[in-house]
Amino acid sequence: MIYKQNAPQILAQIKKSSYPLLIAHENPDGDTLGASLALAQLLEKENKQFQHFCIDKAPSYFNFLPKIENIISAPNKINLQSHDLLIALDCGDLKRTGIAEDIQKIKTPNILVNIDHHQSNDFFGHLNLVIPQASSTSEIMYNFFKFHGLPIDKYMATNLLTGILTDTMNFTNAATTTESLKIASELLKVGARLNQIMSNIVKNKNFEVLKLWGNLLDKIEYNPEYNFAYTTITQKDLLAEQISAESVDGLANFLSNLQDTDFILVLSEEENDLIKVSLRTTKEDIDVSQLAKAFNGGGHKKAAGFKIAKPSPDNSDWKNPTINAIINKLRALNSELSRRDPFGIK
Ligand SMILES: [Mn+2]
Repeated sequence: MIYKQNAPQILAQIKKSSYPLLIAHENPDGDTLGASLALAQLLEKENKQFQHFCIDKAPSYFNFLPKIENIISAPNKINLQSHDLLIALDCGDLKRTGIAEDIQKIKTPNILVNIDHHQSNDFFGHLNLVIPQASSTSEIMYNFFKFHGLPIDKYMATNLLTGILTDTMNFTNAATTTESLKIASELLKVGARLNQIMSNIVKNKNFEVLKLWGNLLDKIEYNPEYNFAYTTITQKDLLAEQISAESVDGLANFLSNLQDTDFILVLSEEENDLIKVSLRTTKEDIDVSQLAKAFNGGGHKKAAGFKIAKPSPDNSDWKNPTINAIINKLRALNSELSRRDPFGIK
């Protein structure tokens, strides 16, 4: 069994290492942050010198997470050659670290550890602890600590519970299991701050943000061919209300409350002429990661995403061409399958 085999080897490498590097994935979410911060806490207790890296700065609503200020996001502040151990958390592939090419170029001997729960994980590490049945990487870390009898303090508990809550959409999506609920309860027992987590990552909207959400909800459209709903967020929407892109992070999750559609899409215009597409479904038999993968993106069956280039950079009408590109891809994916099974998963 992979867990019993690899978890002790990973702990042995951690104990042996003189200067580990923890890596959270690009565009960090609550799970990669929570899991890596909990592990950072262990390294501190072990009196290890280490660095904690994430190529993108975490959205500010995660600022309450214990020790998040120690995460470095400037690649020139880390020296990969100096680390004898690299641990990537919640990264489905090496690309998600945002520094894959640099990692591949390291000349000094090192061990790369891959701790993750994505079904699509390609086992890129020398040591891999990949458990797709886990709700989150934070759940894997919880079991990792428990397995080794390592104490979980209230700071680690808040970090781990944040990861479990965000990846299960507050225990509403298919990643919710008896195990994840049991672990959440254990984390509460050791001092995880549930109220603090909820008020920072869910109940965090102000007046301007809710007004913007109102506009975005007003723009919802429906595609009858593939039974999906979608909305778009433009740079203009954000500028008009002087709102940062992170204020609409929860919109895709909220839209997945829609009944009777098979899945939903949120298309967001980014500053760099890319369109970010977030996909969500609550339907048992639909796997939105198939569509994300077809566009070189990734994610989970129920929540996935990808980015595509704007049809033409100065073209303000990017919505229709983008939706058409998605529909064409769905038609291609669907060509040998029945209409009700657009992603090939039953
Ligand atoms: Mn995750």
